[in-house]
Amino acid sequence: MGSLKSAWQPFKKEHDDTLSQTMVLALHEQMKSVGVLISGGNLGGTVFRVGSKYVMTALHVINNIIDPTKTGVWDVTLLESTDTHINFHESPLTPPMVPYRLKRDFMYNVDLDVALLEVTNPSNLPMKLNLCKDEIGVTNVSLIGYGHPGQIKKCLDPKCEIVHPNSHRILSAQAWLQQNKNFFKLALHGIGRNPALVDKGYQGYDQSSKLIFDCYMKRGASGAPALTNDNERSVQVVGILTHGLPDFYFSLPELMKPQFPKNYRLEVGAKMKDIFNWINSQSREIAKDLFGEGSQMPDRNQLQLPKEITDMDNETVETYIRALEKGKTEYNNIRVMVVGHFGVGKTTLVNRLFGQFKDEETTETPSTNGIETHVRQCNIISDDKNEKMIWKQKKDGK
Ligand SMILES: Nc1nc2c(ncn2[C@@H]2O[C@H](COP(=O)(O)OP(=O)(O)OP(=O)(O)O)[C@@H](O)[C@H]2O)c(=O)[nH]1
Ligand SMILES: [Mg+2]
Repeated sequence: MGSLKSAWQPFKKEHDDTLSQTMVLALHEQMKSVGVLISGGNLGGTVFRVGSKYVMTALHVINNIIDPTKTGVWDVTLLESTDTHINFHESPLTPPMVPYRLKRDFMYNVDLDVALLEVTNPSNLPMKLNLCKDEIGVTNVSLIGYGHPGQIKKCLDPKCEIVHPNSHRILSAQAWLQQNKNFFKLALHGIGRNPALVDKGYQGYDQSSKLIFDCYMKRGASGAPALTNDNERSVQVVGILTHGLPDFYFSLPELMKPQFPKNYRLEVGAKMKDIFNWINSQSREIAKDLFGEGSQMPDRNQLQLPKEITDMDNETVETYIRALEKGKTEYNNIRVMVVGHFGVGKTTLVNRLFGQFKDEETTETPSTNGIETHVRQCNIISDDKNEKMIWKQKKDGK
């Protein structure tokens, strides 16, 4: 039996992957806003809902749809074809209740590898994600995407470590690749792929607009939102997963992939701060829609919403939260309905409750035509001991 003291010593797992209950609940909510883009029956990549009617993903995910044979010429009509839609279910095999469709015109940024697309039928989209337009220091992020290597399902990678561009890990990965460059070039050449891909290696990872992290998911996760998970602030998207590092790893022959040291493979994304700057330079209106003042949703876990509200769909919950910002008042009305057969005494009962007494022998109560409504104001007298509530009509109550 361990002593009380030993119970407080750390257990043996080296990394702290723990998440508090509040965090799990918040991430659970965010997961609903992450979907998969399907085109021609193929999984394109991960998308997430932003702003009033948009989804965000990696540009190359869209590129694969509109230029499937890599000719360099885009056929944007493929975006709005009935073959292309978004599914927010956990499994892309579950048919969507509403297949969300896309407009052919979209905004994109090649350097960031980010695309912003408008949904044609946005009503009842899941809740929009809270985007962070500031540079904030995070040591790890949570990723939500469809890139689990073992199953085609939306999953959460709760703690993905952020890797610094000057870290020993990256520097030794670069040195190792330099030594083995020719080996990989030959491998790509052998299967008819462009050996020059190897030269790109770890290029571009050190741009200030990039976030480098270590996640478990693979390619289908392109476009996955990277969310804060540190409990200090409400869950916010700080970046978007765009590609693997080095990217040529995915072009290697399957047999060769296991020979690439796992420690030297990383993932790169674009920072949301830089996405904001780009969108803001293109359209202030869209930037405001996505990031703008007041559009940052308060953390719903801290609002203690009534169950009647949280049981409703996301759109309604969002509307309720927005309405709360404008003010609130207590609503103490209750409705009581008196129903019964003809002539059983409903009107008499109601009159008596309101303190109107009359001689039933001599005064006749006319039969009620249809329904009668009465509005009365009452004082609540609560009897704490017996938990009884007494409703006493105000003297001037109407
Ligand atoms: N003896 C007796 N008569 C009652 C009582 N309550 C109501 N009545 C009489 O029953 C008759 C019908 O009462 P109402 O209060 O008008 O009944 P109601 O259910 O409102 O009737 P409708 O409006 O026609 O559906 C009246 O003549 C009342 O005086 C009761 O508790 N005892
Ligand atoms: Mg009546």
